[in-house]
Amino acid sequence: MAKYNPNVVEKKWQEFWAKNKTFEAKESNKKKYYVLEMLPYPSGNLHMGHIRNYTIGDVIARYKRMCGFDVLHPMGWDAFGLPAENAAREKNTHPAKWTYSNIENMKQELKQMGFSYDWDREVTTCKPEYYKWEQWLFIQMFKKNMAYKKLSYVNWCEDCQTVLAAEQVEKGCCWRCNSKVKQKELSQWFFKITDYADDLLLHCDKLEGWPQEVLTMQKNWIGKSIGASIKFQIQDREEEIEVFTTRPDTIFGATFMCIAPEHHLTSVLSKNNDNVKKFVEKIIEQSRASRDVEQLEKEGMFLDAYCINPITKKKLPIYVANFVLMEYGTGALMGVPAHDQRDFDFAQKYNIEKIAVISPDGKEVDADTLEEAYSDDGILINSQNFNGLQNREAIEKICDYFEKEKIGKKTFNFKLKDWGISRQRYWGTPIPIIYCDKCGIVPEDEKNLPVVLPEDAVLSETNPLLDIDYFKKAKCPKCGNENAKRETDTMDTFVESSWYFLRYCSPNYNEGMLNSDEVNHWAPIDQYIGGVEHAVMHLLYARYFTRVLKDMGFVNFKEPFTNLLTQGMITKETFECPNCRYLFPEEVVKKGDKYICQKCGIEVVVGKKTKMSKSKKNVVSPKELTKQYGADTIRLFCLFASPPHKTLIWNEDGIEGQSRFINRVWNLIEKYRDDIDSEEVYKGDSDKLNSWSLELYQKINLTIKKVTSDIEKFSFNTAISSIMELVNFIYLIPDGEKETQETQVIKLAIETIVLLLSPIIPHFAEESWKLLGKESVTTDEKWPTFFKDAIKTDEHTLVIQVNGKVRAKLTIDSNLNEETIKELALNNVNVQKFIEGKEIKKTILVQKKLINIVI
Ligand code: ANZ
Ligand code: ZN
Repeated sequence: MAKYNPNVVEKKWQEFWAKNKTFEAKESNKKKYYVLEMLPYPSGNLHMGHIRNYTIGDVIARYKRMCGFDVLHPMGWDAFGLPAENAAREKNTHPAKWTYSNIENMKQELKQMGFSYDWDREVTTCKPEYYKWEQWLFIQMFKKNMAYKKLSYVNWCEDCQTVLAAEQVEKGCCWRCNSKVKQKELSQWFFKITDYADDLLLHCDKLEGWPQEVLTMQKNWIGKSIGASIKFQIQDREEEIEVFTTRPDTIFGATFMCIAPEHHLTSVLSKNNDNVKKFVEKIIEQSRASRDVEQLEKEGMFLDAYCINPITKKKLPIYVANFVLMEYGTGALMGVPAHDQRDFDFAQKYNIEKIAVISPDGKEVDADTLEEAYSDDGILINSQNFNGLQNREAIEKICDYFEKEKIGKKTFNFKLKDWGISRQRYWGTPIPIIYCDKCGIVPEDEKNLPVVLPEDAVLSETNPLLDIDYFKKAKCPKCGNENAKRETDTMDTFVESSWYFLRYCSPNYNEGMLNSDEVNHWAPIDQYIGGVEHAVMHLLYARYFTRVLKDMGFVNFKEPFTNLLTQGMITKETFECPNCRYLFPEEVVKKGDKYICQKCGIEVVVGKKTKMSKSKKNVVSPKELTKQYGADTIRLFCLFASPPHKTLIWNEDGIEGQSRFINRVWNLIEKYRDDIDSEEVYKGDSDKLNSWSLELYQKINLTIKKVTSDIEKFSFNTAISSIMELVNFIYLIPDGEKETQETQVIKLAIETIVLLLSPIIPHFAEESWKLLGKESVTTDEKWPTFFKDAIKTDEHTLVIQVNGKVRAKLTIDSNLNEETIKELALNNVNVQKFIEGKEIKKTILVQKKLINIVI
């Protein structure tokens, strides 16, 4: 019997599929299905996270094709970004060279996994033919004031010499190099995403195909607060301070005013007092993120000035304080220490008066006895005319009063800020802007696009574009001035990934950014799959860009991703040698139940299972595994080990098991191949089947039903289990002469197994199908359907009682006879505890409900 050789078989079909362009997406009158996985950053090699993500997508793509859809399943490269620059400097090469060679390598690895991509649609974001359209869109956005430049404080990483988005600052440090992030004032380009804040928020509730946790993260990120803005007159001065508050009901409890260090009134009021200046400078250096945490030690300085509470006319001292953020609201707040914890901490520290204005029951409260702020709802006290009101009601009434007296108004505020896209880096899309002494900021002439990134830059710590004269020098498109200067900032790489999924629909279109007909045919994406780490940035920016493009008339939808699946991470134990630190799995050998360091021979410490990461070396190489077991086994393992959204715990034994299963199916086919070859496949037209073939026929239909509904739910592990059960069942069939119909049922069983496995282990299925004397399971076959009539074995829950008390519940086949049910009940472990050693007087069976054992 021929042994199954995955490497030979897989190579053969991969070449065949490539040659025949088997997975080309074509438009026809069939229904379309667009399945997409997040595109990788070409860092060098695929890691297991990629493999898991892309296997899930591939099963869906292949399954949908078999279900009769026109499937679009593309792949591309998120190819701009800082790591290329760093790697290039380290390895003394060029980012382009490094990137393109990584792409070549990773593309090869993807092909070896048998993923059914339409490679003719490959998109590489660092290629001028791609970013040309990004520049073009930038210009359209600039003309519509959706892209603008402003001076602002930015998160600055000194080590990377670049601006970081708020999301790229983690605990006050750079997400890439982990060094401390500082604030720096720079003139930056922004996209006006805030114009769409309300719409992006509103539609979160309409994305029914998205995981709730992602929607919650998006909502929190957009962070809409409803409240009021109120003006406080500064004593003996012209100016007013405007604050934003979500709690206008607490205005009678305001005892101080706080403004941000960056607030223009800070220097005005302090009259350039040196101490204040020093304080402000110190705070401004700190990153915004580090100032926006609850645990922040509150610090401030009295500015020797007062303002007037517009409703109580009380004199409030004005402070500058570190916890007030310039970018939020108006950059100023009214301090209500009795009801806001931050204000409470601040007031404690600087000895500021507290006034309680809300209490749980409307009774008087001595604010000096409070141990923390009271931030719950309650009844207003110490609030003149508003006393006795429930505080939520009071918000309305107080706002009405403000509006009448013209001291404030109802308003709202978003946490979401405009998207700063300027990066002082080389390896990115050049911003197509020219600065002219006469005309100011002028967009590049569209016919000069793309503004090509010079490929001969000499890399340095800072942006090398600053040193390339022919790039920097530009002609003003408006007045022809030859001495204009080109923008040297490049765009955040999240800009590229905000629209690549639309470009796949018309990847080679030259007349414009998108061919609307094709985009509107294929998109929105029916199923998007990727890591949950992209829950806010990428997914929010993509939703934003789609809205911009809709408003420009390019697409007829505003939500790009109808269904979203976020996959769980992959974890593995770490190996740490006391001498050599972390070790790769291939650097240790197993001896008994111990692991030994191959370098120095001593026992290594086996650490907790944590997310696979290069830094802890708890990674496995997909390339090696593929070589050893074949792609199908790896695919099967990734799907079988756990449901897609859950953590996958890496386990080498699991791979062995999957490899054995594939061989088991192969051997089964070999065993029955000749017998079934000359027979028809069973059509379900006879009721003369004997007991095992009848049971097998039912099982086939049940399996089809289960696998289909499991795949629709992405429950691949349970789908695979049911196929395994069917395989096991066939192994139990007694050897020897068989009747024609029995052989026909076996034939049906074997063909069904191959069909059901084909999206999961496509190479194996294709080879098996040939072996069964057929053409192509990938291109010719439909997904199997089941016959309802064949599934007579419905199930129900059986309650087992002992002397009338419920002792167990069992799901059983409704067609079992009384004897069998009795036997099942008596043998149940839990029931046994109660009947052991007792005499059984009788059993009473209430059909389809319960059985009572009387002892
Ligand atoms: C008075 C007050 C009383 C407040 C009270 C809260 C509770 P969210 O809900 O996150 O939108 N605030 C306003 N501007 C600020 C700024 N630039 N930096 C830091 N904090 C600022 O937060 C709104 C609340 O945060 C506002 O409501 C204000 O404090 C503070 F019992 O005003 B509140
Ligand atoms: Zn000009």
